[in-house]
Amino acid sequence: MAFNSLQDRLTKVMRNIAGKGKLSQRNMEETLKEIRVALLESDVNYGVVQDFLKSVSKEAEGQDVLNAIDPGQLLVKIVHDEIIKLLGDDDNSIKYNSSGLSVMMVVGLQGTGKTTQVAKIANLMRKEGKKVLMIAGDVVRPAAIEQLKTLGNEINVEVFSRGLFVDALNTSIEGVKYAKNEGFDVVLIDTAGRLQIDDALMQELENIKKATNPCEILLTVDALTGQDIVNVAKTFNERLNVTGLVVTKFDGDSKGGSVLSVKAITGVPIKYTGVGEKIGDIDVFHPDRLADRILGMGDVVSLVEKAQEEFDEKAAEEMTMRMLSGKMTLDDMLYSLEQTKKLGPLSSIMGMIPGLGDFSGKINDADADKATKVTKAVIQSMTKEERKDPSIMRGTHKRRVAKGSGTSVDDVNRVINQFERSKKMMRSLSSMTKGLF
Ligand SMILES: Nc1nc2c(ncn2[C@@H]2O[C@H](COP(=O)(O)OP(=O)(O)O)[C@@H](O)[C@H]2O)c(=O)[nH]1
Ligand SMILES: [Mg+2]
Repeated sequence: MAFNSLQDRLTKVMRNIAGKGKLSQRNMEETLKEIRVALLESDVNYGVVQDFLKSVSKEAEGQDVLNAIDPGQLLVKIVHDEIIKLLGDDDNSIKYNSSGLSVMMVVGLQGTGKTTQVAKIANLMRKEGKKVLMIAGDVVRPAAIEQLKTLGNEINVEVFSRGLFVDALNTSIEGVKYAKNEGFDVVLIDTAGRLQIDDALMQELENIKKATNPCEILLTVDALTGQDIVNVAKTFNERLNVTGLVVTKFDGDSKGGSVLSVKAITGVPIKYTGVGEKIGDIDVFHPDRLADRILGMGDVVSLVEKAQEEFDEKAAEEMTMRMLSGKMTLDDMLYSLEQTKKLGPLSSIMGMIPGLGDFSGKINDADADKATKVTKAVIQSMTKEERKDPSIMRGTHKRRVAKGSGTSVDDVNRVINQFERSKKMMRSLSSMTKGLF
C-alpha cells in the first residue's frame, strides 16, 4: 500500500509524543524535525514540507501546546489537521449539472488507468441509480475500444463508439448528442493518452472540452510515478482546468509523497483513488481518513464502509462499536473473523486496521487462512463463559478445547494470547484517538 514507510515513521513519532504528559521546547523541535525528515524521504515536495512545518509550528504556538493539559495529544491533533488541509479539506465531491446531462472527461497519460477508472466511476454512478453512458474517445489504440466495451459489459453500462476511423472529437460530439436524446444522466468520455505530454494531444482534449462542455475533467495520475505526478498535473491543469484528480495504483508500493504534494501545488483536489485492477477497486477520497492512516490511526471507517457493502449496516456498526469500545469477547473475535473474511485477502485489509498496518506487507494469505480456521475451531469449542473471559481457563479446560477442535494446547494458548492482545490494542486505540473523532 502507498505510504507504508511514511506511516511506519510517523506512527512512531506520533506514538512517542502522544504519550508524553509534558513537552519541552526541545521535544517539540525534535518531533518537528523527525516529521520533516519522514516527509522528505517519502518524496513530499520540499516547498510543501517547509510550508507544512510552518503551519504546524504556528498552530502549536497559537494553541500553546507546551502549556496544554495534554500536550502530546494536542500536537498529534494539530499534525493530523494540517495533513488534512494539505490533502484538501474543501469540497471534493463530484459535481453534476443541476439539470440535464452531466458530461465528464477522463484525461491522463497513457497507462495511468483512464479506461479502467472510467468504468469504475461509471459503475459507482450506476449504483447510485444514474443512467450512465461511456464514450470510447480513445481512437488511437486499437484495443482501447474493445477494452471499454468489455468493461461496459461487465458493469452493464452502455458504450458509445464510432470505431477507429472517426476522430475522437466527432465521436465525443455524437456520443453526447446521443446521450441527450436518450435521456442519460451522465456521460463519461474516455480519452487517448500519450507517454509524454504533447501538444497535439492537448489540442485534441481542448477541442473535446470546448465542444462538450464537461462539468468535470478528471485527470488520472499514477501514484507509482512519484514526483512527476506534480508536473503532469500542473501541465494538464494549465491547459484544461482540471476539476479533480484520480490517483491510481494507490495499492502499489509508492512512497506517496507526490500524492501529499499535488493538491498543495496545483490546487486541484483529489476525488478518487484507484486501489486495484478490479471494477470495485476505487475509493472516494477522504483526506481525513488518509491522514488517520498516515498517522497510524488506521482506517476503521473505510474498513467499515467496505464491510457494509458485504454485510448489513447494523452488523457493521456493532462491529465498530465493539472494536472501539475495548470490550470485546472471543465471540466478537469469531464474528469479526467471519466478517473480515468476506472482505478479501487479509493482507489487503490489515493496512486499514489500527495498529496492524505494520504487518500488512508481511502476511501470507494462505497461512493467514489456515490460522483463521484454527482460531475459529478453537473458539467454537469453548463454552459460553470461556468465550467471554478466557482467563478462567485452566490446563484441563485447554486440553478439552484442543481435543474438541482437533488442535493443540499451543494453538489454544495462541488464540487466547491473540485475543488479549487485540483487546489491549483496541483499548489503547480508543484512548489515543479520544477527541479526534
Ligand atoms: N494496481 C492497479 N492497477 C491499475 C489501477 N488502475 C488501472 N490499473 C491497471 O493499469 C493498466 C493501464 O490501465 P488503463 O485503464 O488501460 O490505462 P489508460 O491507458 O490510461 O487507459 C491496466 O493494466 C490496469 O489494469 C489501479 O488502481 N491499481
Ligand atoms: Mg485507455
